[in-house]
Amino acid sequence: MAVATCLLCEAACGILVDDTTGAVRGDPRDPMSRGYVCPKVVGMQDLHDDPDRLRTPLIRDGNGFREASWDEALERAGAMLRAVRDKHGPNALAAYQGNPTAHNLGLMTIAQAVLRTLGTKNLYSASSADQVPHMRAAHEVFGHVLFMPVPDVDRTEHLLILGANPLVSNGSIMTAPDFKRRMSGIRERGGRVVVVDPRRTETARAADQHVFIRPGTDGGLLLAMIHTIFAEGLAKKSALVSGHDELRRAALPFTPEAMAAPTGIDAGTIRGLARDFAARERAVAYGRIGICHQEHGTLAAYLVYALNAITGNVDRPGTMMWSTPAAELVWIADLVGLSGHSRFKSRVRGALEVGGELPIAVLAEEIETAGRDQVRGLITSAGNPVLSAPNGRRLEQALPRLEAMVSVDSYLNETTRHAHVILPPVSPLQRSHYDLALNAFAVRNGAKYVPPPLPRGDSERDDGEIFVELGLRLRAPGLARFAALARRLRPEAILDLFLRIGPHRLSLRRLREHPHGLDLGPLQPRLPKLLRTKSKKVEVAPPALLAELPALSRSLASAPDLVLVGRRHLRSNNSWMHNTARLIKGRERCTLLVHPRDAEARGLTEGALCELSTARGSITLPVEITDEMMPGVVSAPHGFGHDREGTRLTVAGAHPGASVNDVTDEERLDRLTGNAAFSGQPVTVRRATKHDAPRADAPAGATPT
Ligand SMILES: Nc1nc2c(c(=O)[nH]1)N[C@H]1C(S)=C(S)[C@@H](COP(=O)(O)OP(=O)(O)OC[C@H]3O[C@@H](n4cnc5c(=O)[nH]c(N)nc54)[C@H](O)[C@@H]3O)O[C@H]1N2
Ligand SMILES: Nc1nc2c(c(=O)[nH]1)N[C@H]1C(S)=C(S)[C@@H](COP(=O)(O)OP(=O)(O)OC[C@H]3O[C@@H](n4cnc5c(=O)[nH]c(N)nc54)[C@H](O)[C@@H]3O)O[C@H]1N2
Ligand code: SF4
Ligand SMILES: [Mo]
Repeated sequence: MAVATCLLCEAACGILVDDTTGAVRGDPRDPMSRGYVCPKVVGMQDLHDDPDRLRTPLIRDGNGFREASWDEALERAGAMLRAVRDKHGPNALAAYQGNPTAHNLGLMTIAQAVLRTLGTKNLYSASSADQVPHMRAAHEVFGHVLFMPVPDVDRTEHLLILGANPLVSNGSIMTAPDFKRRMSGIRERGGRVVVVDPRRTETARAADQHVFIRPGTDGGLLLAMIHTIFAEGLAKKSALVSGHDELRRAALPFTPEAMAAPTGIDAGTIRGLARDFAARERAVAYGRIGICHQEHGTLAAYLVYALNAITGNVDRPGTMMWSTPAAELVWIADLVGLSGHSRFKSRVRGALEVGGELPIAVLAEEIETAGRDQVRGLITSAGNPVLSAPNGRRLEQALPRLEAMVSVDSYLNETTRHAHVILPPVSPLQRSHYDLALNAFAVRNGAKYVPPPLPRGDSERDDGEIFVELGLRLRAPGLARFAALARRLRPEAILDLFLRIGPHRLSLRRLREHPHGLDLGPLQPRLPKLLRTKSKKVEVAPPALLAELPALSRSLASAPDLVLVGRRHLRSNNSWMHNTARLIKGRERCTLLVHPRDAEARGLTEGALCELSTARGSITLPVEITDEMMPGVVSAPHGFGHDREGTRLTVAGAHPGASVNDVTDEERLDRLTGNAAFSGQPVTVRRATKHDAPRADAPAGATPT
């Protein structure tokens, strides 16, 4: 048995891997997860064993791909990317890093270092389809994009969840293995869990109270709660917090009565939510992807922090706190330039940067639009933006125009099929692991280093090694003399340094002495030392955010007839867990959830196909009628659409579904960060006619040439 960590979601559960069969199970000695694993864990073994997983680099050859040696593939990749840069300058090269980057030591260290020294402003990642609103809000309120707080769920008496479904997602920006047990713990202590969500989710059903909300209106609800807290004298001043009066004044027009119609929550319920929250000694509000995927996502994220701060629920046990990771993520971020926002803009649309990256929503137009600094080369790693980006179909049609595209990924999928060279890393069970990112957002402090659980062949490489080689080939020739040194550079060396200078003064050696992981105890107060705002206080009234309130009011006034939200499934993970037979089996999952009233009005019947349309186009998917939806809201998952030609996804191809991002709008963004506003998008739904067979038509321009 080898000790390992499950890398499939942010819970980072400890697992044991049978070194002969590769079977995985929970590790009871892991101090964080204590033996817990969710049903998705079998994906770790299935990915490793998957015959479709690439073991050898591929080079595009005519209409297909051929296998190539690492030397040939790396040389080709390097030469193509260099040619683009030499001819068109550094900004002509773009890079996109996907979600699994956060679970990969090599991608977090070496790839970051390589990509962020390319000298291009065209860096993109899944963050701009995910958490950049939290990052911008954390910068305004606490002084750094990475000071995103975590709810101290193990000690709180009141947890208010907005736009998250941790019983399914297993928690996000909240590393909390076995969230269900932790949630039960709150209730066993006599506490309450309240969920605000346009769907009565798995988490909502297990909570004490669930409140439906009109998508995209959380800012209005939070302001009305803040209004109530000030109006009823429930606010608690703290020497740590600055801006109470400005926030109180700003919230004055947002009375519960005024916010009832836009949010769909009656004034009495809003007051009740505020009073219950303020009444507890230890309460914490936590918002996640549902509040980020909005046109006012940054405002909503900020107002969650502000609600905590003005009720005294900050930096104390059971409230909004910060992890103390053994290797400080923030220091690494500062080194690679991840700190800050709005320092530069995208070329075509003028979208603002956050953390040194531009919004993924603008990548397609940067490829399409001629002119100086047009993107002509792209490196993708651990990402599938054709299925994950807003209007991924437009991006899919732009990719074939690239002069060079290199993908570091284990699959020939909807995105990588457009690459000229695919460089496949080892499986997650064949590389070492330390959670640089997730430990920084854990609900309990801990540290664990895992050597590669399973062996690998001589010809296999991990992501760090691939990026060292790619980096060397992208460097100016003069630097080649450091090649020998660079080739010996291991992520472990960087990690060891950061552990030694980190707050717990650990080292790689110490971690190796505790193979199942080290428990570093419950969260500790970190303020005011952590803060980097000018005032050295928690800023609950940042002018740049309060300036957005008139725009929020305007958008609260519009109420589309029918809007779309997303959802996740326990046995899935974005786009890339659909190729494991054990996980995809069972009922069709790529369905549209529709409230009975909305179904009836449109003549939709259970199981029949419907056409979901936006200004961007239409997709066809089966209807599931359920009163777990709020009337006027429909829900579809993302990450499907595996019917594209030229991929190598045998199992997923048999359960293709439709990609909701074929129709999401790349112009509909969070105003302050450019994050994709997937949620609350106006849609129309009608019965599909006979001609609307589920899509099998890859758009014309999108087949690899
Ligand atoms: N099993 C599984 N786990 C996952 C993933 C997966 O695909 N599958 N993906 C991982 C990733 S990449 C992430 S980022 C995390 C995300 O983790 P979570 O944030 O917990 O994600 P979701 O489960 O999508 O929950 C979002 C909820 O927001 C609700 N919502 C939508 N719009 C609004 C709104 O306007 N207001 C409010 N209040 N709620 C709204 C949705 O109905 C949904 O229930 O999950 C991670 N974990
Ligand atoms: N409509 C809608 N769209 C969404 C969302 C939504 O809720 N609704 N959620 C958004 C969110 S939160 C996210 S995070 C994004 C995710 O967007 P992406 O990160 O672009 O997509 P994933 O589906 O996570 O694709 C991960 C890819 O990484 C590869 N991979 C896995 N592990 C490794 C590894 O260790 N190394 C390398 N090199 N490759 C690896 C997989 O094979 C797969 O191709 O999607 C976003 N898109
Ligand atoms: S919750 Fe499931 S998928 Fe997430 S780390 Fe744990 S076992 Fe893996
Ligand atoms: Mo995500």
